[in-house]
Amino acid sequence: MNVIIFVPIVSKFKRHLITAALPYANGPVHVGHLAGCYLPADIYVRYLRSKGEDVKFICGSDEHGVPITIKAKKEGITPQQVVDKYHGMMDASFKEFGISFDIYSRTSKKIHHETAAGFFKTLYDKGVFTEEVTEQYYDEKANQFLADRYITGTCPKCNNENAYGDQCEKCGSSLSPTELINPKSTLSGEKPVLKKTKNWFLPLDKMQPQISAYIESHKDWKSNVYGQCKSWLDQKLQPRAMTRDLDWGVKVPLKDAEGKVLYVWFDAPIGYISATKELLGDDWKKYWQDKESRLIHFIGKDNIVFHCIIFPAMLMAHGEYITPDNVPANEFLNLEGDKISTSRNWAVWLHEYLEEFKGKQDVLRYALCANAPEAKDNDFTWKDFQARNNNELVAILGNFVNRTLVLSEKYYGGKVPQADEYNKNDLYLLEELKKFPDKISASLDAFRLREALSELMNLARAGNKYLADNEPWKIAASDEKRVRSVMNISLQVCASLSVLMEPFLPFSAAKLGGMLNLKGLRWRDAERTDLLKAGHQLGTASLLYDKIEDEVIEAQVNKLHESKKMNATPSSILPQKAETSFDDFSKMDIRVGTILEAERVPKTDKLLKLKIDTGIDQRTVVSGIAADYKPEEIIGQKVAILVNLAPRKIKGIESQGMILMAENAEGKLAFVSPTRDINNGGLIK
Ligand code: B3M
Ligand code: ZN
Repeated sequence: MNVIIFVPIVSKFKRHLITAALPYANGPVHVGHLAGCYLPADIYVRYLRSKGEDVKFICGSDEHGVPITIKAKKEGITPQQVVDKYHGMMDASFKEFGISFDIYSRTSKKIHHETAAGFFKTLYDKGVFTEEVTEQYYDEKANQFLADRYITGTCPKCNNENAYGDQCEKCGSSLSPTELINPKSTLSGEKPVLKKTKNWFLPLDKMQPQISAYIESHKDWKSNVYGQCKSWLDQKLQPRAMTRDLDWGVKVPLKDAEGKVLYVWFDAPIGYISATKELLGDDWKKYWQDKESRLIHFIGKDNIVFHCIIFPAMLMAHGEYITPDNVPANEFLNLEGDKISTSRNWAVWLHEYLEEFKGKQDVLRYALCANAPEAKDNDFTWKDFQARNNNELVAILGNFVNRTLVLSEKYYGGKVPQADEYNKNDLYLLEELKKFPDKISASLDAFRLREALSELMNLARAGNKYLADNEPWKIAASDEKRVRSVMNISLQVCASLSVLMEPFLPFSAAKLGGMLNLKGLRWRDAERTDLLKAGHQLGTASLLYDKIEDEVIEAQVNKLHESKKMNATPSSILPQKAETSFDDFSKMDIRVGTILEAERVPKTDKLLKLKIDTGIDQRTVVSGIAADYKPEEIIGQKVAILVNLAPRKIKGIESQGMILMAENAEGKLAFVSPTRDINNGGLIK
């Protein structure tokens, strides 16, 4: 006879190592990051902890790679300054949103450089790499090889014109620069040339059978993840260079590798290992090398190939490591119908959210989880955020908890009443209550976090309905026994909620725990119906959530659209003009002046006729600023004026000079004017 024993998936393992993708330290954290992997990972980790599992939660900043050096160039600072600036910001944002990493490290640390270089050396000594001299793209103007994001072009697979040298973010393909159609250097915009260089390749082609077998043993992975892996395998894996001709990164630990660093996608995942070492000392090995440990990577979909194929291949080639047991990757979160973009400033930044929605971290956590892009790309809208808060957190969960606690305070001075007899409805709710921990677990174990959250809300809904059906406030005087039962049961539901909501809404769970005067409960406790003993003294009731008004939401939507307007897209920044000499520049005589008079030039939209005091004289200038400035508002304005420009006739008026104006991407103009009091005629040089 076959006996089927039910073994919950997680208990096969002695311990869990959960990682969330190491974000590039090249910008602050936005809602897309949070929804993509940090929030889901945090929910999952908090759930495991609540179950009493042995779990470590690992993350840190990815401080290497071209995204960092490009940012440094853009901001005019060094790569080290870039990572120092953003690492701290990112760390703070994660903490403030309750992302409960056991460690948030960074890949610029010594321990990481040593670990990554050591890992490379092991593979090298084992003869894993092939050493190849290949032709790589080179920018002759910038004197530099063009790896990864230094080169863009058209993706050969999907025709996306903005594919990077190592990856197309549109179709997810991993690429090499030479596959790009119409390659272009992002440094100079020039077409690059090919130049020979030596690099070390991971022979993924030879490892295909092994990797295939690994992927095939994980048919349980989310279908978006498994599907992507299958399609790469079907296209046949290619050898991939694990080193780069760059000067920012982990130095290649070989003698003949001057000026070369490890490919950022070789070093970054090893960052998970270095951070574990930093956290645990010698104990790190248990989590990485013991078959009874379970490794799970939470990532966004653009990182799938690296975590499901390349990193496992590295781990297999090394030989001493376990491989990822699951890689629950999310799709992308869009914002108000448009792709989130740092450069276009189309994002909700966490540090800004916190300033404007003080103490409302859980509201964002809730809205993002309820709307998580688990199976397909999804959209964050401020309207939805408001509705989630007002119609769900406030109206259901908050309302139920608040009514229960306020009534308990009113009727019993905040002491848990003794229940009397249970009627059919009471017993039904209590039976239902017992099922919730397992129901929510089933969803969480399958990484269906939205479903888990909606189950949680079903418990709050059940409690809310129970109160509404039984209306204790109506029978408070007439049926005191019945009211005690109703209130006792409602309080037990609150207690279970405080446990089950913790992974999703940790701040409110702690607050509710305080109101109930309960501490230290575990997941399993939530199925009990006697968590609060009669006579137990409750804490003071306060609101868990409050309504968010329309004005607040409108202000956010406006802010988003405004900031997009203010920020030029990189493509609208004009390229630098051809070089000029100092002599040529010195020929321009630019002075500080003041506008004395201004009037519209008749029959034109754009032109104003100005009288300017240049310090040298008073003269007439015709200027195309009428769309941006009314004549009356600019009288007295200090300006910069090119005084030795040859006079020209505009609409019949002789213009004797030119006012300097700054222009943004939308063509809006602004005066360039001294920031201190400089007299008219003062030279601008
Ligand atoms: N930094 C890519 C990213 O931020 C990369 C993840 C590394 S995980 C080892 O999308
Ligand atoms: Zn593509």
